[in-house]
Amino acid sequence: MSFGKLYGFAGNPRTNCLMIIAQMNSLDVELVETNPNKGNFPQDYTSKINRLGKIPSFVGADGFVLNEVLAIAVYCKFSAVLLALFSLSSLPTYTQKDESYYQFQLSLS
Ligand SMILES: N[C@@H](CCC(=O)N[C@@H](CS)C(=O)NCC(=O)O)C(=O)O
Repeated sequence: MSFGKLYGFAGNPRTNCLMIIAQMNSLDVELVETNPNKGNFPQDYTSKINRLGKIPSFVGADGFVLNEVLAIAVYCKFSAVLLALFSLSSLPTYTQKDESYYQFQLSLS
């Protein structure tokens, strides 16, 4: 199951280290070619994902948007630990108000 999309480009050190973290933690992350040096931005990137027009940026399968390489790295690692710890196939989202999410929150408290 997809964990999310990483906007960046192969060969860029910030992008590379995040893709390595994703792979080492068995997270299914799709790399979406985004190269500010070439003015190559996917549609809506600079208006909705990263207004500074920088890379890398991450958009989770649930639509969660995160910028900054360190923040993305920590989020990926922490998520991988949670997924493994609770044998989940995807992270519960904050919009999910069902019993399983309640139980998940309860188990963390
Ligand atoms: N503080 C940001 C810096 C991001 C950054 O400067 N990325 C560079 C590529 S490594 C970039 O997008 N440069 C294009 C530009 O500044 O226009 C982070 O660590 O993620």
